[in-house]
Amino acid sequence: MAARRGAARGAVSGHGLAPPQRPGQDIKQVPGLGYYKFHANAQTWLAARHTCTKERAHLLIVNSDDEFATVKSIWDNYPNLFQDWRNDYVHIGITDLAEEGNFTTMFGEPMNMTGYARWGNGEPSHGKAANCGRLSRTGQLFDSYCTNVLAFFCEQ
Ligand SMILES: [Ca+2]
Ligand SMILES: [Ca+2]
Repeated sequence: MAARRGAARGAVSGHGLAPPQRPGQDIKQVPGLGYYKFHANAQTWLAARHTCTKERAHLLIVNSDDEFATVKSIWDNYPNLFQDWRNDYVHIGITDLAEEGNFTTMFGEPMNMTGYARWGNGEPSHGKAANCGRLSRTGQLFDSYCTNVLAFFCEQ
């Protein structure tokens, strides 16, 4: 009973994690790694970030090969989301909005501290026009227009 009341209060006050949803083709929970939920309902980077915050989660930040393999295993359940280039990318929680050219996680952590600074060839390459990050199905990072409407993962 106490836990249930606490959860209800948490939902109002914004504290604590949302109750995990049941694992399925869009959700995976890996002990010691994290909880990942795929959103096939594509949004802009900022909207996606907000959606994750509402779930008491954050936009995916890849920290290891294991983590990429985990989200890829979910992503593989959705091979045909779009008929164009967007099919191959998801938003990721990195940005250079604070300082052009200096990508960090959205929490300000330098890329070389993430454990996964695997940029695509020549990336980031789009300068002031592209200040958000996207991840390819092949596991590479790209700078990206924040207004791109892409699928995304939330991570807890
Ligand atoms: Ca992570
Ligand atoms: Ca930029």
